[in-house]
Order: sequence, then C-alpha cells, then structure tokens
Amino acid sequence: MEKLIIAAAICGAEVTKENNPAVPYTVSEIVREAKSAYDAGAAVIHLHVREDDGTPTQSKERFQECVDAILKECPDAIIQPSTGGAVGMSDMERLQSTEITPAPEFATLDCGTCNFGGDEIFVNTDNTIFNFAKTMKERGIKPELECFDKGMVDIAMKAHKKGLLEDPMHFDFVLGVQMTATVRDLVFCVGSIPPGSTWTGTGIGRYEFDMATASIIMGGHVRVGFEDNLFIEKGVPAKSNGQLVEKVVKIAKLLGREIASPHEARKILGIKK
Ligand code: KMH
Ligand code: ZN
Repeated sequence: MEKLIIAAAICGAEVTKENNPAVPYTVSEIVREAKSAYDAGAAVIHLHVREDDGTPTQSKERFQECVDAILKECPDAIIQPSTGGAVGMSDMERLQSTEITPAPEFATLDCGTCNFGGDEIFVNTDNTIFNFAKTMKERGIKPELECFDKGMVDIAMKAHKKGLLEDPMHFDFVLGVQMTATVRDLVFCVGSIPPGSTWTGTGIGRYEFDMATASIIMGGHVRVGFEDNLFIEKGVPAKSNGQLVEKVVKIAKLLGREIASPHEARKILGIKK
C-alpha cells in the first residue's frame, strides 16, 4: 500500500479559543501549531488564517505572512491554503489565498453547498466551483476536491468533463457535517471516484479517528486537526495539533502503514515542485 499522507487542518474558521485554548490566531500561534503537526508527521498543512483577535480572514497579506513564517520552520511542508474561508465570504475574498507568491502548490476546492448547522449555509454554486477550478488551473495549483457528500463528487465530475480539473484528481471526503460518517458512507464515496484518483478521509468531531482508521485500512490518506476536532479522546481537549497527528501515526504504525514525507506526498499527489 502507498505510504500515508497526513494532513493537519490546524486552525479552521469556525473553532475558537473558547472551544480549546490551543486554537491558533496570531502568526506565531499558527507557526507553533503547524510545526507541532509537521514534527509529528504531517506532510500537508491545511491552512486558514485569522486576525490576531481570532476573526477569520482570507487576506492575501495575512496568508503570505503565515505561509512564509511556516516555511521558515517547516521548509518542505506542503501548505494547502483554504479557498473555503468562512461562511458568508464572497468568492473574490475567498480566492485571495491563491494569490500569494509563489503560488500555492495545493489548495482546497469545495464542490458543493453544505448545511453547516443551524442557519449556516456554506454556499458553493456550480459557477463558483467552475470559476475556482479554472482559476486554480490557470495558477498551476492542484485542487483538493472537498466533498461533504457524494453529490459533490458528481459536481466535481462535471468540472472534470468541462476540462477544468486535471487527472489525477485528489478528493477529500469531509464526513460528519452534511453526510454521516460511517465506514459505509466512506466506502460509498470512495467507490464513486474515477480510478487513478487519490483520496483523503476526514471525520468531523467524534468521527475523526474512526474515519482516520478506516482511511488507513482502505488505502486512503488522513486529515486531522483542530478545524475538525478539538479532542484527543472523549472529554479530553487536545494540547496541540501535533498530538492529534501523533495519534494517527500510532494507529498507522499498529496497522503497518508507513508515513509519507512531504517529498513522498508530492509524488503520490502528482505535485511537481
Ligand atoms: N470553513 C468552511 C466554511 C475549506 O477549507 O475549503 C469552509 C472550509 C472548507 O473550511
Ligand atoms: Zn478548511
């Protein structure tokens, strides 16, 4: 089986220090969390950024500052800026994270509209998705196709048919938000993607380590981090993103799956550097 790529979603846009005091806001806190995940074995850092007071932002300047600072400490990490940002942001605002220099190697592309609980709706119309795919293609950025349910795989395939997405595609199944997060759900989603694609399994909240374990066994890759889950075990807040990554490394070792370095992860994902 291919080596395991671990992605750490270190910050997110929805969680706060009230939820877990280790959630990073400032540049130095973001670097601290990225380094803890990288040192523990994460090859990919999925990045959202904040103002110092915790307000989510997609400011190009703030992304540039954070990416440059992370790369000083984690020189070969694959940094994957979010183009999802936070609920309610405009498309133009969200795409700013792809405008940094050099252009990111990898970035998220959310493949559909999603209920985020209560009255929150994360809006991604077909035109938004096609426009983001086109922009990333023009900028030479590999998209990670964020699919919160199987219908989003179908929308990604429409973009592929239009020539906006190149093979091999990489999917991330973010389960436990709009779709439940059972092994059956994951198997169904994975069975819907074209042969030759790679994929990551992400479980939200208490499903984080269930989906991680299933993904390790099934030959997929794994995402963990504060964006998705704040607890190392039931009722015990994680001290750092690194602690969450360490737990995945332990599970992978027990199951006989080796961990990919950033260099190996680029090869698996077809990212040229
Ligand atoms: N914060 C969500 C609204 C992504 O990073 O691309 C969007 C999100 C997905 O987190
Ligand atoms: Zn995100």
